[in-house]
Amino acid sequence: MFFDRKDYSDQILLDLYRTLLFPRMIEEKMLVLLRQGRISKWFSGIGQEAISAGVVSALAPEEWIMPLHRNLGVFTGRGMPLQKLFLQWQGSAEGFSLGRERSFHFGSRDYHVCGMISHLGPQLALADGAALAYKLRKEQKLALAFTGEGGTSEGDFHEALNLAAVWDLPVIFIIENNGYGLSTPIAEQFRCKRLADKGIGYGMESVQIDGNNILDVYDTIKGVREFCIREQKPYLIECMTFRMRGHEEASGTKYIPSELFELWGKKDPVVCYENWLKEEGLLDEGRVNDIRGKFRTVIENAIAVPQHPVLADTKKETEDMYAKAPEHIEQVYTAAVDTEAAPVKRYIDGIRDGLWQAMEENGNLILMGQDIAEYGGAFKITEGFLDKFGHDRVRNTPLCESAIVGAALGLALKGFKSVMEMQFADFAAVGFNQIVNNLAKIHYRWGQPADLVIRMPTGAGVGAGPFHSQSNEAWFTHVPGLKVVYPSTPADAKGLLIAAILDPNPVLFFEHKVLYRSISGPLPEHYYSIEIGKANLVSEGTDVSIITYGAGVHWALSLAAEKPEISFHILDLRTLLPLDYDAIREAVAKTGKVILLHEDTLTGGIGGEISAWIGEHCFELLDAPVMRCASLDTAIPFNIDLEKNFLANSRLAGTLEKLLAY
Ligand SMILES: Cc1ncc(C[n+]2csc(CCOP(=O)(O)OP(=O)(O)O)c2C)c(N)n1
Repeated sequence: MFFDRKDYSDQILLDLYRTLLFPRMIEEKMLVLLRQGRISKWFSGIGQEAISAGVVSALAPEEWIMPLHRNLGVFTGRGMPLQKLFLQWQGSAEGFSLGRERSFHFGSRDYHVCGMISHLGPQLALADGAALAYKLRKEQKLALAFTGEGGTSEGDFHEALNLAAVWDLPVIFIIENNGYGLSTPIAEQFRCKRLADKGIGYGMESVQIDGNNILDVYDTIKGVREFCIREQKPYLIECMTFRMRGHEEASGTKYIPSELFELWGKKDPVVCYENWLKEEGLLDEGRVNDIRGKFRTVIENAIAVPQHPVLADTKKETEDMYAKAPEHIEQVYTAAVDTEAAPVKRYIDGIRDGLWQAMEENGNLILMGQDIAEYGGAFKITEGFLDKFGHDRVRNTPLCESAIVGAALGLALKGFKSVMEMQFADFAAVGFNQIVNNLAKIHYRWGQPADLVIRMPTGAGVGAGPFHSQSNEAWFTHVPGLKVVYPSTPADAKGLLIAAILDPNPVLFFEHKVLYRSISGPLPEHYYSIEIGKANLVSEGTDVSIITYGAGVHWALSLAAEKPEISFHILDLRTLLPLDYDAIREAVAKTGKVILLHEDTLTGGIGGEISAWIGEHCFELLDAPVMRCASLDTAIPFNIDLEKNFLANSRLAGTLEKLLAY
């Protein structure tokens, strides 16, 4: 292996050696601990250490890195205390994730490391978001994300690289091409000659380098880093290497021809570099033994730290799913809102006003979405925003829902807030993984808030067919860590949107498309918020309670207008996660007869959950079975008559009759 020291000082060359050797020695110890049953699973990076060590040495310490499961050297290279790392790997309460996560699935703001989720791919877009934050703040920094060569087959790889190219983001994408993705050889993973060539397709500079040569890695990353920051561009680097052990320790290596181990064994990054340093006269056996001895002591001491059992505390576990809002935000939440004297405006105006004022009040708020800038968005909600707030803050995106959700999370790592507009709620399906696995779980996993809002134009009633009309809120109400908000009036739309933006947690904000321009009501002009998680009593009554939200509120009001002889108690939930159980109990107590009404389809809809809760907690308050009135368990038909039949509203009067006749 040829090492070109260029102008690097002896000190740098020796520091690189230490950064390279330390993870190797830790891993050798880990394999022993694994055999002793002290850790349960280990993904080895033996043979690949030069990449992590080179990367971490070339970057500035406060530049965000998104590592994967074989990048121990990033964690140690950033100076994370080894004993805390050991405790992490053992699932201890004193680890970085309080025993809630395994091995490298954690991050740390202190060390600017955002560890992976199991799903391969999402980490790449987070680097885009962090890089965008640097760019917006004009910081001379970049972000860097790793992927394996297997991970390049994921759609997230494409989205993240394309986004970085289109937005001119200072970010480095590293492919560690180690020959196999679990048992799948590269020939079954891709057909291009070199993965680095994929850069051409994105209009991005790229290079393939020897990932086992620490000096090549270090020197390349240093140069590329300067280029990315100077030119404000991304870069793709393919590091050729080899996985010297099984995918994880239990899975073996039988499927790999033994010649490959022989070939790559000769290119061992630690041995080759050590030998070269000896040839250069920078190391000798004595110094090597000295360095190794010191590392051995550090490792043994770190392992010796006793591990305390994790004591389960249900309250803490459930509370930690969510980040707490700072106190001054709590105050905005709870300030009273007087709608009496407010001018009457449409539902869409409520959303627009809320978004506009939130942009004025929060200089760190970024809007992202398809066609939201010049075009003003599919529903024209952001019309005029570009002129007022500029391109940096009102960002058109390519078609890449997953990458935008990921980038929003990356922005949150750097203290930005963002609102992403899904063009239609239906398209959240292609950002689903980022939402339910990354946004929802990150605070619980390592205390990082996902401070962002996803606006979800939703609902049927305009003949838009199965892919532009879905009520998909229940996809998300099942996911702890998310908040799901769904206003039905202009004033609520504004106040709840502002609350969602102020809330440090990921909020899915459902806006009914039919309500946009069909519903009007008083809309206060000042900047206010309405507390998330609080239902609204729309009308007080004594005969029957309708618990509903969104368009359902207006269906219930129409029914009540048609039947003045019946006294309706109508509760607008406004938030579906968390639910306002006090208000639900009160609605049950008021009439003893309950209809749960929603536009969403019946099976698995939130109505089933609320019904179960009422059965469990309010059984003695009921005079009749809880009845659900929901849309048909079918896809949403395009034909208007079929759609009318599909929608819950067509069965509401019948449900009422049945309930009252019980
Ligand atoms: C989306 C997704 N699909 C499948 C897996 C299961 N899995 C975990 S690692 C792995 C192989 C990854 O190969 P590569 O990206 O080349 O990285 P390497 O493990 O070789 O470092 C697979 C299939 C996963 N974690 N995520």
